[in-house]
Amino acid sequence: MPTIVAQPYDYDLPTDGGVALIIIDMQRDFLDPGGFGEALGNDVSRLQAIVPTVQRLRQAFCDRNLLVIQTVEGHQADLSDCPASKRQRGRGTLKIGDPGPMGRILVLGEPGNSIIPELTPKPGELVIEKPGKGAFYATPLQKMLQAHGITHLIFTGVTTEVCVQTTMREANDRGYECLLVEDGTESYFPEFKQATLAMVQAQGGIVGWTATAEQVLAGL
Ligand code: TIU
Repeated sequence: MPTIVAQPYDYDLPTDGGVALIIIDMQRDFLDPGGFGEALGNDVSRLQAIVPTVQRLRQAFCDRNLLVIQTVEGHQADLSDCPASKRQRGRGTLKIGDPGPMGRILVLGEPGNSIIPELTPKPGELVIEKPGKGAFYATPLQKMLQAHGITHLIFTGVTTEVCVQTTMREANDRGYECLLVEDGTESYFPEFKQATLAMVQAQGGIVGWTATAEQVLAGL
């Protein structure tokens, strides 16, 4: 059985192709100035560092004909899927739905809501639009994974402790074997990223595994 050297112990891959790469929310809203991330008061520049690593992993999955799923956090133009509580949160100058430098903040189809050009979805990649932080909430993700016979999920993307960790926990509760790529995810808060990695690995892998991109590529 192919194995990835990981924390807190080795992660066994399925032999039937039942592993997918999940790329969470690598959209301009979070990585470029003028989007939702900056509106919340964050320095968005530090997220750029993972882009080449995520590209490399995506290429490796693509070369092996393995499934790649990207997600985008965004809302309908009428904000009918955005709870008032979410819109008020953050107390930034720009709220979800307000016009910003890259179009309406966190609204589907707006320029700021698009995936960064370096990761524009390739033919065959699936894209999930999600109104929440977790990618299972109010989306067809679980049905999609079931249709493709996926049992193992390799997680990348942003931000580590918000949408990535939320989705990983949702997946863990649904029985998926989850691994978070340490250098394929980033946070606006380095200490939160480190804490998330520690939380995932603790208690014998209570939420799953972590490994570096090199370790994933070596075991794939
Ligand atoms: N604010 C923050 O860190 N993240 C989000 O709002 N969404 C995602 O993590 N994608």
